[in-house]
Amino acid sequence: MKKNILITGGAGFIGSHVVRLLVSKYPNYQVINLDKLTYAGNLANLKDVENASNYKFVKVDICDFDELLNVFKQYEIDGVIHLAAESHVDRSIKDPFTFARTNVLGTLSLLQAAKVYWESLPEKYAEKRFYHISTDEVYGTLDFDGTLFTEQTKYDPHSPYSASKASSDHFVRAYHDTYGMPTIVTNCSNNYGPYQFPEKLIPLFINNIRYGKSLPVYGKGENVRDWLFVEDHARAIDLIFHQGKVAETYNIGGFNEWKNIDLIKIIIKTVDKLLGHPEGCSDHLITYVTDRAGHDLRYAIDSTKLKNELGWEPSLQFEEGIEKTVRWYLDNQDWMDNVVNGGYEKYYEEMCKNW
Ligand code: NAD
Ligand code: TDX
Repeated sequence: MKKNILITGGAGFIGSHVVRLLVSKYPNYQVINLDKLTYAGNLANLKDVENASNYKFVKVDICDFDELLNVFKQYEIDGVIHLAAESHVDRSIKDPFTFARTNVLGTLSLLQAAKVYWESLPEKYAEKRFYHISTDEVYGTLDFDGTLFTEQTKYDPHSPYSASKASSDHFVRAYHDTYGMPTIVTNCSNNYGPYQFPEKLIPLFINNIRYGKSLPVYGKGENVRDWLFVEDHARAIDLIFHQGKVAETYNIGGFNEWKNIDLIKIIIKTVDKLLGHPEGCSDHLITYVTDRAGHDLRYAIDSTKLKNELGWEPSLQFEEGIEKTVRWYLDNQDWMDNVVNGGYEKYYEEMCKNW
């Protein structure tokens, strides 16, 4: 079964955890990490597996159909786990075209390369799998009424990012319905953990607290997100890739909702504690700034289907996960400094001008 696995976006945050898990868990697989290495791709995320005999990195843009087809042929790809994407909502507001290009056209190119290659084989789609990683943001936003996104919730994306992800989800399902490709889609809530690019709330704030920089809270900090430790997401991806039903959708989430401002207070407290600073000494860094345009109020995922059908549950309590995460960033300041010094500082200064 599925031996040559193509993981796209494996040099990014979630992708690097998926690559690490599969390389160590399945020594008989060939894990091909295909990544363009955009600003968000970082091979330093994979230092511990780069010399493994069952791991291979290829630098390819998912919009390059010819290159993709070569990769499918050369490595005789049996299964795809597709994570490559532009992933940051704020960037999508400034530059929606890049999001349409990578997330929509890139996904379409990947689907078409898989189709051309798999349909050329005698067994065609037998034992093949195209697994697309998506987000809860495609469902739109919820009120403070306790409702949750289920697999039946209608798509209602609001940001250019979520609109591009919604479009890619539709293309994946269309390739199943039209050509019979064995596809699966999962929609996951906000991830946190090691190796996340410090444009996202949690690593950005950990780093800013460390350097005594202000913490830009969008709007009133009342928006709610549902947080999942990234290694739990990677475990879910492994399980669903192997045991999920073709043509199905699974929601993945932690039943772990936090108002931004409450989460930020926990981050401040944890960083100060681990740095040995007096409690409350970084509270003054909180700075309320102009709200994100089209800022979705609340996301919350119902992952009951995944629990009932495949037995998956998050393994970590949030307090434990946050402490582990803060500790990782503080212990890996070199990783953070390299990322920030690699051009991100300039971008961040530009972003700050909007607030
Ligand atoms: P990330 O931004 O950290 O990593 C994205 C990776 O994709 C990078 O390595 C980048 O180099 C690569 N990439 C971008 N454009 C490419 C292209 N044209 N060709 C090849 N590679 C390209 O993203 P992430 O947070 O790890 O998210 C991974 C996936 O999971 C995305 O599809 C995202 O929509 C989805 N997702 C993320 C979250 C989250 O909380 N981070 C939650 C749910 C779903
Ligand atoms: O500086 C900030 N201040 C702030 O108040 C940043 C960066 C964010 N926020 C708020 C916006 C959100 O309500 O914090 C919340 C989390 O923001 P992000 O970390 O940017 O994540 P979000 O926009 O929720 O999207 C993330 O989760 C779903 C990922 O970036 C997506 O790729 C994923 O699909």
